Amino acid sequence: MSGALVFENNFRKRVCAGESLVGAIVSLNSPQVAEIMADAGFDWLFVDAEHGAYGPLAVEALIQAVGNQMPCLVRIPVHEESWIGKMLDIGASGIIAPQVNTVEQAQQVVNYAKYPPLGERGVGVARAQRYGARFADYLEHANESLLTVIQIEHIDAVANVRELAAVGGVDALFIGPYDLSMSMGIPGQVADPKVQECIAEVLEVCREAGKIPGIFGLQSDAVRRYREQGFSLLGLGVDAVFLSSAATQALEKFRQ
Ligand code: 3PY
Ligand code: MG
Repeated sequence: MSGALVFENNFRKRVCAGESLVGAIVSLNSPQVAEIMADAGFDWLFVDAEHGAYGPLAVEALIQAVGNQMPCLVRIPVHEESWIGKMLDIGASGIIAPQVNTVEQAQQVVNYAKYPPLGERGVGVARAQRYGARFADYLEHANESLLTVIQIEHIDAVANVRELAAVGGVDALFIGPYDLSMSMGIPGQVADPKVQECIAEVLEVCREAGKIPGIFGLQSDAVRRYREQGFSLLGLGVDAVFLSSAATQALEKFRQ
């Protein structure tokens, strides 16, 4: 009897059906923190290998800790074959590619994330293939069962969003409002009407193109508004920020 394949939980089907699914970003190198997020009831985990100090083994430990409870999407630090293939091979439910601004970049990401004939993902035996025991099963279903998410988080990406949304193999366009605001010269001002206009435009393009719209927010009320607007793949909060704000508030209350 061998273990379950990562996509037997149908996460991609649920995402692509437009189900509202809320995940938290984890950036701390701690399977325990990932377990806390799973126990809190998040639907999925956004493992941030772009900003968090993770190597591949650390990401694997997180997925081993919580992957059976909640799907893990890994944000890769670079759009490279080695990162994309490795994250899928260790059992990610999909990848999130940051800062995708051009069609060529989006196509490259898809190319590395899909096995032939759809792409050029290399074939290996690792955790995702149950160390070889379910190799054929995994290969047969991986292309249609793993998520490929690109981030729209630069004003150049917004300018190209129609073309980006037309790239085959991309399942979801996930807005990074913070980087987007940076690229617009108004860092952190994600509620600014100019940023919100871009957000609404990306949502509209997703609707037209049949792509899943995703977005991140730091605060629950902001993310609730995004959900009401029509975003379904939602990111809420960051582990380090949850910890930092709870600790600061507790101490402030104590000292009052
Ligand atoms: C951003 O806001 O820039 C992000 O990448 C959040 O996911
Ligand atoms: Mg970002």
